[in-house]
Amino acid sequence: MIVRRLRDAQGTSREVDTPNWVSRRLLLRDDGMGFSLHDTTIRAGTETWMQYLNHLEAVYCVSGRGEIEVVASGERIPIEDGTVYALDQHDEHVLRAETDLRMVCVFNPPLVGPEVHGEDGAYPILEAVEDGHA
Ligand code: 9YT
Repeated sequence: MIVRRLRDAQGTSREVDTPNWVSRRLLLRDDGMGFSLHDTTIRAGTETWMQYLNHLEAVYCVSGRGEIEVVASGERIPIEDGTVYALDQHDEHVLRAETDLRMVCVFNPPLVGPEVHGEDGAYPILEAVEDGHA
């Protein structure tokens, strides 16, 4: 059994901090679960364009307020505590945070660790972790 706490990830390579979001990647590929699990805060006032061409992702909002725009249709869906969205079509989307949005995210295949968005809005498929996770 794996037991890990948010504080164990903070300040380590499991914490990825970008201008729009900070993510604590609690479970990664090396943990062998077949998915990765992240505690992500999307910063208030930000707008992030994404398209996970190489992954499926489910996102469960546990606090905050914002919206997701589905680029293909222009539909804008409000997000609040208790909302889950699953990007089952590799959907191109824009996430807007009105307040800080705290999200629990699951990726399949699992992230390896250091991924950040490429110019295509996706995370690459990485083969190996170059630095260990403290
Ligand atoms: C909602 C969202 O941005 N999900 C992506 C996960 C997070 N940014 C991460 O850990 O990369």
